[in-house]
Amino acid sequence: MPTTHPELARWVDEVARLTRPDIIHWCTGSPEEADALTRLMLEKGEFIELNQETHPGCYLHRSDPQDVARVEHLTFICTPEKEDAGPNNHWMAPDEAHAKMDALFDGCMQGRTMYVIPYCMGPIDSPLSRCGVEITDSPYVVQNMRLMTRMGTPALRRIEAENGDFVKGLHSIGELDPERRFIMHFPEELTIKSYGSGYGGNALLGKKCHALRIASHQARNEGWLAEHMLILGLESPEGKQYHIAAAFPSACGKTNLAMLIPPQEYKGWKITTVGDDICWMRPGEDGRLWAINPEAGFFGVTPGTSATTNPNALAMLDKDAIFTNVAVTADNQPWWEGKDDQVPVTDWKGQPYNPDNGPAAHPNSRFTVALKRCPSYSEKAEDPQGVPIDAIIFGGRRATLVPLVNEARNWNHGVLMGATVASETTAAATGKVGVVRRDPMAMKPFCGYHFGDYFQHWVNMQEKAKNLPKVFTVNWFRKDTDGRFMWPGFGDNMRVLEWIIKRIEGQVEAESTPIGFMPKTGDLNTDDLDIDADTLAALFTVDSEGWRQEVADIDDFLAEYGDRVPEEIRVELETTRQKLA
Ligand code: OXD
Ligand code: MN
Repeated sequence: MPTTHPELARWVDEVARLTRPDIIHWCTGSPEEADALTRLMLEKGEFIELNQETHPGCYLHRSDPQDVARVEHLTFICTPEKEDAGPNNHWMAPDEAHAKMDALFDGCMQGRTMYVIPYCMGPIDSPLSRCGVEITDSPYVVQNMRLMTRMGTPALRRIEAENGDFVKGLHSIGELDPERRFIMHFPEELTIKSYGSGYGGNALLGKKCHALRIASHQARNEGWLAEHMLILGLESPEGKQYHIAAAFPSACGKTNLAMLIPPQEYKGWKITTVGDDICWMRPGEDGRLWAINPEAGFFGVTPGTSATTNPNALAMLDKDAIFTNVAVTADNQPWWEGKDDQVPVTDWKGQPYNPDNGPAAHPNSRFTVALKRCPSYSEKAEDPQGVPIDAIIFGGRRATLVPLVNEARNWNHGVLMGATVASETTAAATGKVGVVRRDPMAMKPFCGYHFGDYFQHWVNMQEKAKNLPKVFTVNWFRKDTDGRFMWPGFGDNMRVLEWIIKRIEGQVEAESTPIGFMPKTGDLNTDDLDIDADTLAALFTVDSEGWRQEVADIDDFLAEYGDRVPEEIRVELETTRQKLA
C-alpha cells in the first residue's frame, strides 16, 4: 500500500474488499497521469474532444440525462441524534445509513478501476486547510478533482505528516439509477458516502460535501466558519487592499460578482478573485477573520456567461476546461444559451439541435477550470495565512421590499440578516410579494447541522474574534411595477462595493432606518448611470407595512428552529419590530 498512514491504508483496503475493483490507482496528480486519463476517457467516449484550435485542452462530458444536478431530497446528514441534524436537513440514523450504502457499494467496482484521490482543501501549506481522500470509480471525478482541489502526492504527504484525521469520501457512480442514489454525510466520523450520481455537487466530494457540510460541523467544534461565500479582493486607486466575503443563494450571480470588472468611471479600482463559492474563515490573532478559498478551481454554471455578463469567466474558458452538458457548434466549439450569436448544431444530449426540444445547453450545464486561469485571479488565493475579511455581504433575490444595500446595526443584527436571507421564486411585477424561500446564509442545502445551533455559532464568533467585519445585505434584483430591474447590476455593483468601503473607512455617515443603515443621498456614486432620482429613492425606501409583514414572516420562519434559535437574534428582531411600530 503506497502510504505510511495506517488508517488510510486500512480504509482503502476495507473499501477494496467491499467494492472489489479490478485495479486500484493511487492518484499522484502528475501531468502524465492527467494525459493518460484524458486518453482513456476519449477512447471510452466519456470525454469528447472540443475544437483544439479555439479551445486547447478543452473536453466535453455528457452526463446521463437523469443525472444533471444536486439531489437535495437524497442528501442526508447522519448524526446519532435526529435533533442535531435539524429541520434543515434530511436525517438517517448512522447504522441504517451505513448498512444501506454498504449494500449498494457491495461489489459495485467489479470490472472498474478504483481511484484513490488524496486532496487538500486550501493551499497545501496553510494551517487553515484540511485534507481528505476520495475513493471513486469515475475518471470524470478524478479529472474534476484535479482542477477543483490540490490533489495527489503533495496532499498525501500532508495527510501522512499530520498522521491524524482526514475526511473519508467514498463514491461510486453505481448504475446511475435515480432510484439507487444517495449522498450520506456522517459528520462525527468525518465520512461521506455517495452512490449513484456522477454530477459535480454529488460526486466531487471535496466541494459541497466536505468543504461545506462536513466542514461546517468541524468549524463549529473548532471555532471557525465554513461558508457558502465568494471571496473578492478590492484595490482602491490609492493601492489599499480590501477583501469581501459574500453569500448568495445559488443562481444569484456569485461567480459574476467574484469576477466583476469595475465600470469605466472607476479608473484605478481593481477587483481580484480569491474564490467564487466557498470560504473558510478563522479568527486571527488580530481578532479579524482570515479567509481561504478551500477550492482550486471553478465549477460554474455556463448558461448566461458572456462577454457582457462576465468577460473574465468567458476568457478563462478557452483553454484547459472541462464542459459538462453544453451544446456544440458546427466547428465543435462549446456553446450555451446567452454565450454569443453562434448557432449550436448539437444539443447537450448529443442530438441535432432543435429548439422545440428545449435549450441547447442544459440549464445547469457547467464548466470546470482552474482558479489560475481566471484573468482576475488573486495571488492571495495561495497565501497560507488567507486574507483578512473587511466586510461580509448577504444577498438574495427580492423583487420588492429589500433595499439595494443595507448595513447591519451590529454583529447580532448581521447574523439575523444572514439567517433570514431569502429569494423570491415568482416575479412580483404586480407589486405583490412573490413566494419567499428563506435560505439562511445561502447554506440551506449545505449546513451539516441544526440551523438554530449554526446561528448560535455565528453569534458566538464575537467571543472568538474581537475585530469582526461589518455586515451588509444587498439586493440587485428589485423590480418596478412594470417588472423591469431597477438597478443595472453587473459591473455597476462596484458602486455599492465602493459605498461599503467608504463605510468601513468611516468616510461617510449613513441614514439610520428601522431596518439598518443605508446610504445618505449623494453618497452612492451614480455618476454616468442611467437611473432617475425616483428609482434611486425607491431602492432605499423602507415600506413600514411591508417590513412589519416581513418581521412576522421571519418570526414564523425562526419558530421552525424552536428554542435552539439564539436569544440574541430574537432580540434583534424585536428591536427591528419596535423601530417599525
Ligand atoms: C453550486 C450551488 O453548484 O451552489 O455552487 O448549487
Ligand atoms: Mn454554490
